[in-house]
Amino acid sequence: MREWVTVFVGIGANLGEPCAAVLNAVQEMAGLDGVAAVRRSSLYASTPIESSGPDYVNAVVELKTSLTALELLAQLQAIESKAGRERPYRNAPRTLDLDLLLFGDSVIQSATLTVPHPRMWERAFVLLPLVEIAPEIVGATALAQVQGQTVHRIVS
Ligand code: PH2
Ligand code: MG
Ligand code: MG
Repeated sequence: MREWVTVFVGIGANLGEPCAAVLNAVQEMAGLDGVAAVRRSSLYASTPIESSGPDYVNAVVELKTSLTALELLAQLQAIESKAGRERPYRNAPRTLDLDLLLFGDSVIQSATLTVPHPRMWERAFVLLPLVEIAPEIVGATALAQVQGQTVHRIVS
């Protein structure tokens, strides 16, 4: 039997109905075959960083999976597509973004996936929800580095 890996997924949305899209994405992930024990952070509003449009709604989920990283990535992309995700240009505003942040201890550098997520430690909209559900992963130094960024909790 395949082992179950602890995974963290970053969720972001700033078009359409972002709160509903984020909450729906959590349900969709929980319903996937090979995914269990989904826990989500609060929802946070954040100013777009290297992006544009309305404020984002961001959250992070922890889940356990028996899928490989690439299998899980494909499922996350299917959920993004169902939510109407379009990719007109890099960092365009979006209806739903699901990013694999951490996949157990794995370090992955393939053509389609880089884990740990290369920019997660620079972004308060990732670290604040992450520290809420996994305080052992995010230290005070990491939080101090993103201190100036505007992020606040909107939904518990
Ligand atoms: N995602 C990006 C780029 N910029 N800014 C905020 N506030 N929230 C995001 O989720 C976000 C972003 C690329 O995925
Ligand atoms: Mg992203
Ligand atoms: Mg993405």
